[in-house]
Amino acid sequence: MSDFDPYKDKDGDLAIQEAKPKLKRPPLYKVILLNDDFTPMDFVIEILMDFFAMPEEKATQVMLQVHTQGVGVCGTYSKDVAETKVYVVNDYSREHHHPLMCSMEEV
Ligand code: TYC
Repeated sequence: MSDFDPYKDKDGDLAIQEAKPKLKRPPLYKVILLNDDFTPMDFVIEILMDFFAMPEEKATQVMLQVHTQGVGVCGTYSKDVAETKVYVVNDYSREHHHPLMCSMEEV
């Protein structure tokens, strides 16, 4: 018979396995803007400056990226913050009768 005991180490002392840390970093979310044919470019720039704290030059770059590529990233946030940004931007766009769509996806 083998005298292997999974609870003993090689000296016969009690073997203790350290528990793996259970904490995982919470997921991050990209907030994205989608292109459409109707929302004025200036309105999109205003959104990027006012809701995503971009300087005008950066906001113009991101707006043109969305205009030419169809989608662009406004920023990366925790789930709660991303959800709030998406809600506030879509609400503001709707109030101004523009079809601009803001959305989020896990990084
Ligand atoms: N394509 C729009 C236009 O030509 C501009 C635009 C840019 C709209 C970015 C939406 O997320 C957007 N007026």
